[in-house]
Formats: sequence, C-alpha cells, structure tokens
Amino acid sequence: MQAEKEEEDEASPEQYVALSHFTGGGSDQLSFSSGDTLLVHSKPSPEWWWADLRGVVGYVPASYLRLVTAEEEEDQEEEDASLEDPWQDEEYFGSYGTLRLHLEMLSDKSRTETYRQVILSNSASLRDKVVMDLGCGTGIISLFCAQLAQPSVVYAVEASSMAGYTRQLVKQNSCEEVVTVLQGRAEEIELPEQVDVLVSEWMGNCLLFEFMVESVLQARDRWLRDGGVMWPSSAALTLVPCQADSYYTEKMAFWERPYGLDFTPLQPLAQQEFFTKPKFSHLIEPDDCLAAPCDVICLDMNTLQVTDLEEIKGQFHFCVEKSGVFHGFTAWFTVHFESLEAGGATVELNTGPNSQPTHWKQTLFMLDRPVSVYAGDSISGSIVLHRNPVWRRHMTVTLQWSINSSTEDTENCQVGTKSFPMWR
Ligand code: GJV
Repeated sequence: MQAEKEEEDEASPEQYVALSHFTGGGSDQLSFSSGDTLLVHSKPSPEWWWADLRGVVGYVPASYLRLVTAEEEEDQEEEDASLEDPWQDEEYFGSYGTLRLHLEMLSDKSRTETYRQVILSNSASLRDKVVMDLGCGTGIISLFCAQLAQPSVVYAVEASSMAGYTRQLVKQNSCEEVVTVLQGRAEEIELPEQVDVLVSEWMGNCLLFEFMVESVLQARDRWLRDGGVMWPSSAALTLVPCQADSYYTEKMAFWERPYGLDFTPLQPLAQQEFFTKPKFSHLIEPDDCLAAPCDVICLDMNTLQVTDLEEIKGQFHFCVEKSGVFHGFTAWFTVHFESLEAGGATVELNTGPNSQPTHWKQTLFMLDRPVSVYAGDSISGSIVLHRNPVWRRHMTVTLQWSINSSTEDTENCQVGTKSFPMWR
C-alpha cells in the first residue's frame, strides 16, 4: 500500500510554494527562498518531504510549504503560455489543419453562396485583376474566382497545413494557371505585386472573436494597391434585447423544484456557470426579439486600423415593441461587399434571425436576472468590445443598459451592467 502510494506521488508531483527562506543542513536537504515553487515527489514523514527545486532534489521541511491551488496553477500556466504565444497560433492553425472546421464553413450554404455571388456578380470587372484570398482554407473562394471570372492571378494564402491539400484541389480542378497557393501567415508572406482585390472570410463569433481581422488589415496595408477593393468592404454588429425563455428554464429555473425538491441554493452557481460567458450558437426566433434590432458598431474595412480594435464602442436605444421578459441581448453581424463597378449592386451576408441560419448562428448575452418589460418601455445603453491585452484572439464584451418604464411603475426603472469574457 505504502509503495503504491509513493508511486502515485512520484507519478504526479504536487506544486508547493515556500512560505519563507530555509537553509538546508547536510547534503540531503534543499535550501530555498521565500516564494520558490517546489515539486514535492513524496512525503516519507509528516515533517520531511522529498522535493525538487529547479532540477535539484532533497529533503524539505513540510511546515515551510503551502500547496499551490488549482487556480494559481492555472494562472501560472496562462502566464507561461502568454509569454510563448498570445496568438495561440499553434492551436489555432492546428485546428484549421483538420477538416472539421472547413466542413462546417463549406456546409454553410449562405456563407459560401454569398462569396460565390460576390464573384459572380463582379465577374466582368474581375477580368485581369490581381486578387488575394487571405485565409483561403480549402481554396473555395479562389476556385470560384478562377471558375467564374478571369482574374490574372489569385494569391491564395493559408497558414495551416491545409495549404498542401489546397494546392492539390487547385490542380484537380485545373485552376493552377490562375490560382497560386502560398503557405504562410498573411503577415509574413511576400507577393510579387500589389493586389486589386483583397477577399477574406475573417468574421468570427460576435464579428471580432479570433481577431483574424487584424491579419486582414495588415495585409491590406502592405499589399492592397491604392484604390483597391476590400471584400467584405464593411461590417456591422447588430444587437437586440430578447427573451430567452427556454434557455433560462433549462439552466436556471430548473433548480426551483426538480423532483419536488428545492434546489435554489444552486442558482448562484448556475448563474456563474451558465450566464458568465456569452452563449455562442444561439438561434433566436424573430418572435423573441423585444424591439427592432439596432446596428451598434459599423466598421469600414478601408479605414479601420489595427489600433482601433483594442476598444470598440457602440450605443443603442431600443423601443420595446411588445411586453415580455427581458432575459438578455442577442448579437449578430452583417457584412457588405461593394461592387467593383461604380453604382453596381452591393452583396450582403446577414447572420441575423431574419436570414437563413449560418454556422455562426447568434451570440446570446444573459442578464443575471430577467426583467419584465412592457410595450412602450425603452432600453438604452452601450456596448464595448474590449480586446484582451494578453490573449490577442479574445475579448470582453461589456453591456450597460437602463430600462425606462413607460408606466408609473418605478420598480421597472433600472440600470445594469455586465461584462462577458469571450473566452478570456
Ligand atoms: N494567415 C494565413 N491564413 C490565416 C490567417 C493568417 N494570418 N489567419 C487565419 N488563416 N472566419 N474566423 C486561415 C486559417 O488557417 C483558416 O484556414 C482560415 O484562414 C480561417 C477562415 C475562417 N475563420 C473565420
């Protein structure tokens, strides 16, 4: 039993932090300073443990040490990782090296068909143009360009290992005369010339999550010729106050009386666990919108700067159109593709509840407590997308609101604010 226990200890040493300085006596005791992190391999006696400090092993007095909590360990890991790569590129491009995400994106008809439509409706003007497809993935947009128009060249840039397959797909579909696949980060690749059109599908959840847009802006500043066109050309984030009754019931009201028992002491925990972060992949029914949606943020892809991304602010003012329960806000985005011809038709990709659902779905931000609202009330406030200063693909969304009642019921005049990490 003891041997087994020791083996266990050896398999996973525990992290301890030194509470004060200790000078070891003899050759088998370790010396350490206050704050040092030690890995304890085994505990042969209650007083003396066998530990490791920066690769040196020896006995340490147990009473000088405090166990590092799981939370502290996590913080430490985050800190270590952030020093390595705040962009988490290995994980990010690793995931795009497999088919799962490409299948999801390609299966999204409204997304993929919109890009196809953009190429098709501009096919005449794309003749002899130089195009860059940033983050081409399997190369679908580049292939549309070669198939539906006659650009002089399409530079298909892809950082993940998918690029090798993309090259094969280009060949397999006889597009190698037009499409050149370049494997590398768009920020780092070299092109032989400036481009006329920079096309990319960079939008993430709540528009900006992943911050691939930064790569697009950097590529724009380096490779788009003066007067060149960005596709998409603009992007907007739309917000609406909403009901989310079934989600609320499933995660919160559930604890009121399961199996005839009162589980309400778990509700604060439920709030913490389910409502702290936004819910991605929410599909809101048009009927659950309590007001007309409002564009809160509009980005012009020609003028937007990387530094603007640190903090993006918007405001809203909603007039409640029907009485109901205000559970939270739902957000989605729309992007526009300007025509290459003056006066030509603009193409739109709308990921909202009144359009065909996309793989982005919508993003739900739950309030801590639902509020009853009535037709004629107004809900006004602001939204801030605050980019994480360390984790560059993450952001926090802060919503501030005040509800102004149209009736005399003062109980219903209230303000609130809540910050939602996505995910860090
Ligand atoms: N350079 C090259 N390829 C990239 C980059 C970059 N900086 N960033 C992303 N990609 N709409 N949120 C690639 C990535 O490997 C993937 O294949 C594709 O672009 C993502 C497109 C969809 N993601 C999104």
